[in-house]
Amino acid sequence: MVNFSLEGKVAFVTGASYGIGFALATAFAEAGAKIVFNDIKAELVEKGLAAYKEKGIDAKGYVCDVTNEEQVQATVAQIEKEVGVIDILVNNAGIIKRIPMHEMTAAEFRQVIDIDLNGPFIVSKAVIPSMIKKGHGKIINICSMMSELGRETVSAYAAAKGGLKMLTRNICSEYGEYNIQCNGIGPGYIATPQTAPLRERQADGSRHPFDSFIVAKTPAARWGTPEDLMGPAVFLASDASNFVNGHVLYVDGGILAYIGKQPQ
Ligand code: NAP
Ligand code: GCO
Repeated sequence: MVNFSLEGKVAFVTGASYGIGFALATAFAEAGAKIVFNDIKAELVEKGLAAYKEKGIDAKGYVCDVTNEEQVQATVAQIEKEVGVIDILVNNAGIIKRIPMHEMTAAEFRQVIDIDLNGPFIVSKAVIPSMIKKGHGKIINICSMMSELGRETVSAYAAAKGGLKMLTRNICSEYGEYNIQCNGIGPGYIATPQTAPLRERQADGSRHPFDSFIVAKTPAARWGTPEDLMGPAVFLASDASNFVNGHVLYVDGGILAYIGKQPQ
């Protein structure tokens, strides 16, 4: 029988106090995993713990900035001591800055690359040695439509997410022989705090132009929800995907396949 169970596994989801990370961690808990997450602010870790508790999930939260290698190494060591070796890592923590490239400062560009690309490198590097010792591991990198497509104002984010797609393939290439599978999930446009500015109602109560654009570009004719990502994430975290490696699974309602609906 195909094994989608995560019973007895330790899943570490970065930046999972809310949003997509919270949904993925919830799905993993429902499949039997022990949940560990981090955030950069103590108050958000507390908020996340309360939200998990409300769902009956006994998660453990740590204050840790994924760009700080010392903090990450110490947090992973603490997790291994307090919870157990990490079987599943989801590199979910990420930011976006929507600024025309010629107006973006180098510091702003670097900050996005640091969190969205260097962060996944730092956290993956911290968990791989124990995965090798244990003889298995799952690393899931949260990529994006911008791993494949560009758009105005998101140069740093697209560069980071394009790099994250190739980091995914490289971890697959370098660690596949240790029974470590590294895959990506490429969410389409998902309704979370990160995309809230793109869905804000206009002063006259009409939909944001970008909101209407995305609905017209998506065959499913709707924004995705974090819940749409839960099943694909459990699949990639489970033994059911042990021969799937270096792949980015786009969960986008069909955007990447579709030229878009003709404007009426
Ligand atoms: P979100 O609502 O903005 O949540 C991002 C999470 O990452 C927050 O908990 C945030 O904590 C945390 N974080 C940010 N910087 C961090 C750092 N240095 N160390 C640790 N945690 C950090 O975003 P989301 O929409 O859930 O997106 C989650 C992931 O999916 C991101 O990688 C994003 O790029 C990707 N994604 C999103 C969409 C979408 O349409 N929403 C689509 C494709 C891909 P703070 O609140 O403290 O900053
Ligand atoms: C944007 C959006 C997108 C989504 C996502 C799409 O400004 O274009 O924020 O980048 O976050 O990455 O997959």
